[in-house]
Amino acid sequence: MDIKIRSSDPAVIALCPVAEQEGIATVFDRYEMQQPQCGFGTLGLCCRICWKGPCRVDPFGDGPQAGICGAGKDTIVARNLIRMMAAGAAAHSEHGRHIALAMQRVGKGELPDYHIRDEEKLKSIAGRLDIAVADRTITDIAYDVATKTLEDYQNQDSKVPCHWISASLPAKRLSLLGKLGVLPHNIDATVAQIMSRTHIGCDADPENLVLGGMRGALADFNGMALATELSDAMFGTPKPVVTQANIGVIKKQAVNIAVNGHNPLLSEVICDIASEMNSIARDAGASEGINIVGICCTGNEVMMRHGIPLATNYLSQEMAIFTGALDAMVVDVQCIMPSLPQISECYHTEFITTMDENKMPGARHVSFHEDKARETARKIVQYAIDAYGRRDAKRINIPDIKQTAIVGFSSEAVMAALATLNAADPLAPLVENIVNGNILGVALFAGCNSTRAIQDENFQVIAKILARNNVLLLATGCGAGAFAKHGLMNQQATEAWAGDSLKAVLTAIGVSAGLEGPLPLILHMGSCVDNSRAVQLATALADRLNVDLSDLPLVASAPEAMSEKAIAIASWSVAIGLPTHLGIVPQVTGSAVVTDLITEGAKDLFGGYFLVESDPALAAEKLVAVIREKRHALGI
Ligand code: NFS
Ligand code: SF4
Repeated sequence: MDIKIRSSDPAVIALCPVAEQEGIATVFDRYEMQQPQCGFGTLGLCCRICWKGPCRVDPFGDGPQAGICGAGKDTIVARNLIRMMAAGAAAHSEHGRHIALAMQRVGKGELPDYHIRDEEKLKSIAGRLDIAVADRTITDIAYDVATKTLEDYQNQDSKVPCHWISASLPAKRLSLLGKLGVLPHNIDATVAQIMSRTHIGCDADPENLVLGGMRGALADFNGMALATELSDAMFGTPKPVVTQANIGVIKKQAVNIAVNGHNPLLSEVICDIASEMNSIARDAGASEGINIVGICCTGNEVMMRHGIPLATNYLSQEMAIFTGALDAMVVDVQCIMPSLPQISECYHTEFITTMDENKMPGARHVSFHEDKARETARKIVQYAIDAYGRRDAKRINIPDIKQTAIVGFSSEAVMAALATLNAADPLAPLVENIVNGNILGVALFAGCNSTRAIQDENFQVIAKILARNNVLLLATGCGAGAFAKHGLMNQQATEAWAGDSLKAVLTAIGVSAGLEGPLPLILHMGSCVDNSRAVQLATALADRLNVDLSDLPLVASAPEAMSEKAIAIASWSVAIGLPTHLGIVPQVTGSAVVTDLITEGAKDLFGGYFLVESDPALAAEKLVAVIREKRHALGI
């Protein structure tokens, strides 16, 4: 197998042969086994919405042009697409609900294992939600913030939009979205409505369906914005921290525990307990104690708040086990490959699921509930320490591959860094440098890895070209993981790749913020739910310039998008007005009507649109051209 064509990550290239030698299939092997993938599915033309089906529409016009019920290609493609948006919205919003419910119980004094670690952040959130803070206890404020947040899952008055989206976007954008009828009033109701209108025999109008989907995507934004903000209040708002990324962060002499998944309610407690149980690990023979490493978005969460090193991102999560030195992998929800427990069984690794609604065959399940969080975390860490004793020294193979990364650029952290240049008006240096062209524009990289691309490659190629063109780069999720692993989130990368004027700006800010050098080439804004941080910054910029988000020289890119969550994110990115690049051809091209709607049609409605380009160098050129167009329209 030519592994190089599947991943650009040197750690993956080093470990795939180990898997092959062991006779264990990886995601890359399974990708091969799936070739050729179904053409109808690829085009979005397969419908399985009822049991008269599956039905498929012939893309060349020779065979059937409608399913048994009469649904044509446009209806089928649109229904399939918006059901994916609904699933993405449900996933992010469940995560958000989980945190809001936990915060509400903290407010009631029911969860002694959790606290409000960032009281200032809680108060600022309360201000945004019109909740009084004067002369009130922190727990009372937390209770009210959580309760008001949960109204976004309960409100039945469709004329009153969700609180969080109302508190997060510029007034101009909110008014446009309101006129288009796509402002969600209730996350759950919006998701349920998409499921209902796509049932057999309901909405068949592709434009109406796509607009309904956009409302679902904006519900996704609402869910992730509240998840991010409440997590910051409970666990701390990220500040820049220096750490390392890639598989070499696994240590031979330590009990290695990977936290994988998404929700900080689990990973935060594991981190706390691990630091308390170091001596037990040392007594078991691990001279370096316990080493927590992160994978996927949980990896981003603990990396930006605690400087916990990142082992890897989505597509290479299996590789951590092939090091033979991973003693446990602890997972909660989302983006966790079901292959992991099977691979763990071939090693000494304990694979532990923790959420009752997310179990996996072959895993040990330790049911995690917030009211017994520390006790449960202790049990989990002990399983890892016990597994350490069962390691097979002959099978340990940790490639010494890792890169330094400076992470943790929340919008608050960015503003704080800017304030060192201008305390009275922190946005001024950013605005000035955008207006004078030192910063050509801003690009946000988000989303997954996919086997449809070479892992991490699109991210790197596009980012380097944009950086050369003086575009300020932000990243979240597995995109951020890719950049951290490949050494693009450090100061050396700024020296190596930034265009001259961008380098000068990053250096001025970095030096004045006390980093003794430039800011990293790409600012790590966090996990996937933290895409809302970039929107917060963009909203501040738009308000400051008195324009809408669609007027800013701001683009988004999901060059390796794969999950339903990524589809939801990319769709709200379009809905809030951003030109949004996809490096993977979406499963909609079976319908010219839907394809036109989300590209050209969306431009007229939202200002934002999908820009599909799977060649990364070409994509970068197109993004630079879009940024120049936006500047031109602004007269700068
Ligand atoms: Ni987001 Fe994709 Fe998953 Fe995180 Fe990674 S795959 S959509 S980046 S871990 S959620
Ligand atoms: Fe076929 Fe219509 Fe049923 Fe879809 S909903 S499977 S197109 S009959």
